[in-house]
Amino acid sequence: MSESSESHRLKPSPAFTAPQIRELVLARCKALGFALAGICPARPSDFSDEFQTWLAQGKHATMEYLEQYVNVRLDPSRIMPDVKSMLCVADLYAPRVPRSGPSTSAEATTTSEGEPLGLVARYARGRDYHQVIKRRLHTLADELRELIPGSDFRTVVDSAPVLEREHAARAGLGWVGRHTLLINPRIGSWFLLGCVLSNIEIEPTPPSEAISSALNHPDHCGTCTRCIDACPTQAITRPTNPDDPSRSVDASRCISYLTIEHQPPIDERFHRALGTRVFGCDICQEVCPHNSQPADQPTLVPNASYASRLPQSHGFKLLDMLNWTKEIRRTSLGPSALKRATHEMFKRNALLAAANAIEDRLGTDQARAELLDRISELTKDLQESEQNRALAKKLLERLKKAGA
Ligand code: B12
Ligand code: SF4
Ligand code: SF4
Repeated sequence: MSESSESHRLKPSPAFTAPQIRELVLARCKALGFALAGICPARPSDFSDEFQTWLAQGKHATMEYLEQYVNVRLDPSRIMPDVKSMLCVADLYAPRVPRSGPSTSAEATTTSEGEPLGLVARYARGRDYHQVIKRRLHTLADELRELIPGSDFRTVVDSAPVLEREHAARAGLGWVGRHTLLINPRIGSWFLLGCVLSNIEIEPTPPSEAISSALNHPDHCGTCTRCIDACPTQAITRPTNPDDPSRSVDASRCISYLTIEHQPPIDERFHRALGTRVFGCDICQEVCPHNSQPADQPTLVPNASYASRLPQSHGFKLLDMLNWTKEIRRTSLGPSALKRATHEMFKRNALLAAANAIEDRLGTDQARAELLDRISELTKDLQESEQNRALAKKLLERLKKAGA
């Protein structure tokens, strides 16, 4: 049924109580296709010291926007002075995969013909989540404004300084795992978040008496450290003891940051660790036991907007990427979150992935020989940035030394 379907619209009524509004909002979120929705009182962060320490340690790397508006990020009332409640929603973008034993749900690194692939993180393979989530939250906010006189709402999907995971945890959507992502015991962590700030009070979920503590969901990480052990760049902070509740990711080491946000050359110590990832990284979620599908539970279907629009379902052929012009890149990416990385960054990432594919002997001999030829051509291609020509030279030398 379509989102604007009349049968799903809220029916006007003279006055609503806070619990009634909650039921209406939750029903409407369900109808709009959100996998999870919850409400919590809007209040400042309980992790102000942790956040400021994270910044002081430079773990945000070049993401200067995180240094700005720190006080706003720590307190939603700086965005909306009369904010009372926060609605948090989650969109499922990938399914959990059945798994037995400790193996990961990692995906193939070549096509069936043996051509090495540049892997794209699952969240970025379909339509841009910012738009997919915001569009429906705007619909909901418009309906509520019409229904409740004096009400006002502000929708946020990474578009304002808001600590989305902390509010979502407080609203009962899940707990913050050691990899710092939110996990829900029923659906895992393959979901994206959005928030709505509301100037009217909406009854929290679950009932308010449970919300006296900082967070609203029990932590199910226990003694597990799989994500920390699997992270190829040691970006996730290891707890000092099994009871240590702190959570932190050093973005300056995280492949997601390095491939999507970091414009300067990538430090050589991370070149091999990138593997064949060209946009984002899913390793800490692939190994998480909460993302494996239990045999006795129904399989959840991700929102269709996130179905892959990529030519190879989970990535691009690396040889194609090495041949991209600015124009081809633009048309290959379409209306997706992939646009966040520039043409130069994609080329850089593809060069690193191609060198790793060659050294790791991925795919057929012929496919690897073609990649090697293309890297060699790129050393002298004046259409490419100086930075990428220099990188291609460095990688050729590395491959020669490795006898590849
Ligand atoms: C900046 C950013 C990044 C950076 C930094 C990541 C990070 N861990 O902070 C980079 C580029 C590395 C990144 C990567 C990814 N990101 Co990102 N990112 C963001 C963004 C825009 C801001 C996050 C932020 O403020 N970070 C700063 C740090 C310090 O904040 P924090 O970890 O929340 O800090 C709090 C806790 O650490 C807390 N704390 C300290 N100790 C303890 C102890 C406990 C018990 C608790 C609960 C909290 C706690 O203190 C801090 C203050 O609250 C959010 C959207 C948003 N506005 O929230 C998306 C967001 C977090 N990213 C998201 C996604 C999907 C990803 C990737 C999976 C994408 C990919 N596949 O490549 C990776 C995952 C990497 C990882 N393991 O974190 C989703 C996460 C959805 C989910 N299920 O949780 C978000 C919410 C975007 C969205 N709208 O859905 N991301
Ligand atoms: S996204 Fe990759 S690099 Fe970043 S913390 Fe997770 S496993 Fe490590
Ligand atoms: S892999 Fe283990 S430690 Fe990491 S988030 Fe999942 S349950 Fe928590």
